[in-house]
Amino acid sequence: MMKLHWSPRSPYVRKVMLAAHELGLADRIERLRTVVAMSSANAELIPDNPLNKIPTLVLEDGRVLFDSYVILEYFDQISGRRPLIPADGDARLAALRLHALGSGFLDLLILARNERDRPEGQKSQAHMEAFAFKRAATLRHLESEVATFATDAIGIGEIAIGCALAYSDFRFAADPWRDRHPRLALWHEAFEARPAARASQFKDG
Ligand SMILES: N[C@@H](CCC(=O)N[C@@H](CS)C(=O)NCC(=O)O)C(=O)O
Repeated sequence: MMKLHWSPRSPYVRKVMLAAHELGLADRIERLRTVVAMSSANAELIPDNPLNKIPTLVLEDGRVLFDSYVILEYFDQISGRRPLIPADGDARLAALRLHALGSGFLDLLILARNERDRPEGQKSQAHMEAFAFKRAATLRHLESEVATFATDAIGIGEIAIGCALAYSDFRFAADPWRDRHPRLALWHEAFEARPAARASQFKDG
């Protein structure tokens, strides 16, 4: 079995688990509950990943893979199914670009949440306003592009974007983005209805 440093609250871990379910690999992964925070280091994780980040995947042969992008590349190598990352050409470029958008959106949400949850007096108003502006701009951009997103044969880009939207609901539940972006809302509803998405939902705890 592969071993995955895992948490039910991490959107990057969800990318990996959702991909594993899509590709029929989930049964080959043992999940190790690993608690991480930006403000501390987990002594059990550091030997596997000095960056202290999850997901981190330990293979049966002892190799250790991170980050979520590299783990999805590995899943494509071993799954024998339609790849989540096309091998070459314009299709690869388009998938990587979409992944950069989804993964960058996730990075932004994580930073915004960290800033918001700092103790009063330590929060930076300028950072919070800039994060909120960029978040709104990204949602508008996603709405403008959503007609090009796959609904059936999803790839790494759709997985990252779907997980980012779900994480936005998980940590910024009060934002009624669906009212402003109805086409994105419909696409995301279909994404979350996939068996792989249902099998990998966030849980607080
Ligand atoms: N680029 C990484 C990001 C992973 C990441 O930031 N994970 C967070 C949890 S959601 C983490 O491990 N944070 C702990 C830390 O920053 O020390 C990926 O795609 O896997």
